[in-house]
Amino acid sequence: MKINFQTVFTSWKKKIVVIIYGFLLIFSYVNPAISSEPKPWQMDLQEPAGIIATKATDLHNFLLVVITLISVFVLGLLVYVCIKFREKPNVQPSKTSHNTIIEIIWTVVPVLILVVIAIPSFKLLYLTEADKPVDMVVKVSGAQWYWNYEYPDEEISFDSYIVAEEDLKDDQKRMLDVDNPLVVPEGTRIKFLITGNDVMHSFFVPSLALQVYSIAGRINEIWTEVPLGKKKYYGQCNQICGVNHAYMPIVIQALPKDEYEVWLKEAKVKFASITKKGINKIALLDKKEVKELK
Ligand SMILES: [Cu+2]
Repeated sequence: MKINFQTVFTSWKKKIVVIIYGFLLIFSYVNPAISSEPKPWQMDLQEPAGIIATKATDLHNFLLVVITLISVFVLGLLVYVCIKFREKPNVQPSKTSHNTIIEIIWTVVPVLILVVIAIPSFKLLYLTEADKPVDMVVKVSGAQWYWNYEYPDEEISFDSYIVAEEDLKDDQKRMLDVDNPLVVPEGTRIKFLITGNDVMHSFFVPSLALQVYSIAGRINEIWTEVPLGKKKYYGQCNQICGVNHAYMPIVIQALPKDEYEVWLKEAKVKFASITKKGINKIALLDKKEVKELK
C-alpha cells in the first residue's frame, strides 16, 4: 500500500489549524465591554474593576507565586528525604534529633515570609476600610430571598428579584439577571451601607471586590469605585441563607451620567408606588406566586 505523505501531512496541518482556532475561540469568550460575570470553565478571578479589585487581584497573584514556591520546596524536600533516607542504604538509622541551625532557619524564614505577606495585605485592608469621600451612598438590604436597594439622597427604594427562567430575554443571563438592577453612574465612588431584614446574607460582587455580610440590626460599610464604561457587574448572595439562597443574584448596572439621570427620573415615578407593605414580600421561584403578592 502506498501512502501519500504529502496528503497526510496537509490534512494534519488542516486539523491543527482547526484545533488552534477552536482553542482561540473558546479562550476569547470574554466580553469585557458589556458585563463582568463568571464564565464557563473560568479558572482565574473575574476581571477586576476599580482600585480595590485591582489591588486585591495583584495580591492574589503575588500570593499564588509565594504558595507555589513553598509547595514546590516542601514537595522537593519530601522527595529528597524519601530517597536519601530510605531503608536500603540506611540499615542503621541515624539517631540525630536536633540541629540548632536548621531549627532557627525553619522558624525565622516562615516568620519573614508572613511579614512579607502581611505588609501588602494590611495596606489593602486599610484601603478598604478607609473613610474616603464618596459621590453617592446606596443602602442595601438582604432579604429572604431578594435584595432591596435604597438611594437615601434620591429618596427612592426598590426590590430586586431574579428573572425567572421562562421570562429571560435574549441578552439576559440565567440565574444572574434581575428585574431591577442597582443602577449607578459610571466613574463613581460609592459607599454601600449593608444591612439585612431577616437571616444573614452576603452582598458579593467579585469584579468590584465587594463582599460584605448583610445582618439584621447592624449596618456594615464598604466603598468601591465603579470605573468608567457602560457595564453590568454581576454578583450573588454568598452566605447560605435558606432554600432560595441560589436565587438572589445582584446586578450593578453602570451607566453614563446622562443615561443615569434619565433612569433616575423614571425610577422616581416607577418606584413611587411601592408601599412599605411590599418590602417584606417573600421571593418565590414560582412566577405566579410573586405576581399574586405584588
Ligand atoms: Cu442570601
